[in-house]
Amino acid sequence: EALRIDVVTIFPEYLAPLRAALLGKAIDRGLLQLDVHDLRNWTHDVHKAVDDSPYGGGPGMVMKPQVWGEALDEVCAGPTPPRLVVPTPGGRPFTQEMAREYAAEPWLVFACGRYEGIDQRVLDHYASRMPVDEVSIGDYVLVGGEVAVLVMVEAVARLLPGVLGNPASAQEDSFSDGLLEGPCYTRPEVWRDLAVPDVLRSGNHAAIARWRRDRALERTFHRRPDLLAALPEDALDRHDRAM
Ligand code: 6GU
Repeated sequence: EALRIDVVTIFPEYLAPLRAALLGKAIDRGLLQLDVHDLRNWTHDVHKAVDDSPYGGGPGMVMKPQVWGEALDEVCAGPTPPRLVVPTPGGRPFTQEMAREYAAEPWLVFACGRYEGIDQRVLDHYASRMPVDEVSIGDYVLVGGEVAVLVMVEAVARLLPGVLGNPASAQEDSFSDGLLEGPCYTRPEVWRDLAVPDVLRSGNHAAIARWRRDRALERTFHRRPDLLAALPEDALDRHDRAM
């Protein structure tokens, strides 16, 4: 019933924020089951080594396959295997659509690499036993996968039934209609000489919806033309096109 998430990392303390605020509540309420594991628990040597130099030479270190193999054999054991998610800047881009797919799974295991990455044979091995996704959260490079896991788990957990107070919040997000959300306002009516747009105080719900749609189109055009270009043929009506 509840989504189960396991995270394997050499820095378990990095994942502490997952137990704070909204997600902490979701865990306390049993909507999400989270276990964070220290990869070094599966080392055998006194130095607890998890990395070694790369075959073929070059800078940096590669995470050793034996340690990951023992860790994932144990963490992924069960009657039906989990989906294994490996954060890496070389992965497929993480999207809201993937967040929705992950939220519909019963069990996710995140394997956090540090250094140059995990020996590729680990991913190849598990890919014949379970779905394995190498995923990136954007076109920039982080030190390790831990912060990417924070991002992905938060994006997934807020979609789980009961996590958000108002389920409409998840339905009206940026991206749910393929456009960015426009601006929003609250009291006071005037702040530092800046007034709230009149239409939002008009009580004319059709006019408000039209205004919001126009601001969303305008913002998407300026900031994310790639999203506009990707909309399906029938996504824009005659008024939208006149914008
Ligand atoms: Cl998922 N991991 C790392 N290390 N860097 C990244 C990333 C992931 N996504 C973007 N940059």
